[in-house]
Amino acid sequence: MQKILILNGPNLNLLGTREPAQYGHTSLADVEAFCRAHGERLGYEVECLQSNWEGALIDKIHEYGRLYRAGEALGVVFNPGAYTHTSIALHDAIKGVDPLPVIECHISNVHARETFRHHSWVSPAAAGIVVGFGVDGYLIAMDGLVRKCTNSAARQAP
Ligand code: CA2
Repeated sequence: MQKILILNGPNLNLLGTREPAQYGHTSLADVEAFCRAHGERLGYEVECLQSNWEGALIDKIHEYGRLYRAGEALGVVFNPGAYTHTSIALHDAIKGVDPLPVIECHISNVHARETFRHHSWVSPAAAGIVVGFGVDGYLIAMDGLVRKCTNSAARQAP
């Protein structure tokens, strides 16, 4: 069974504990559980990782680049947190494992927030972007990844 990685960056371990107006009440453990369940429905094994360390996120992207080349991974759903707006290293990591498909996902609509959140270093390297759907965005991103990257007969025509 191919794998999908749900990768979360800095501070997303705090989901559900603070700033509910921005990020909702759902915890990261709940997000990971419903992504795993959705992966099962779609026919994929879901692995989840959250890290506050840029290098750990880069190492995981490299690992999935290798799994993708071996045919063992479909791709990655990635919420890079605030590293979105600062990290050329994450941009280079994703470019460095091309063609591993990485869907960038943000819980909030970053374009309706402070101007420093409007720029993403990750977006030019991403296969797709989902913003502003709350934690449902992770599921929307998984669906988008599957639709983009498979010719599954099971999927519905638009
Ligand atoms: O909207 C998103 O998903 C963000 O990636 C979340 C990041 C933010 O820096 C990005 O601009 C947009 C922040 C994640 C921090 O999450 C928290 C959750 C609850 C309480 C405190 C922080």
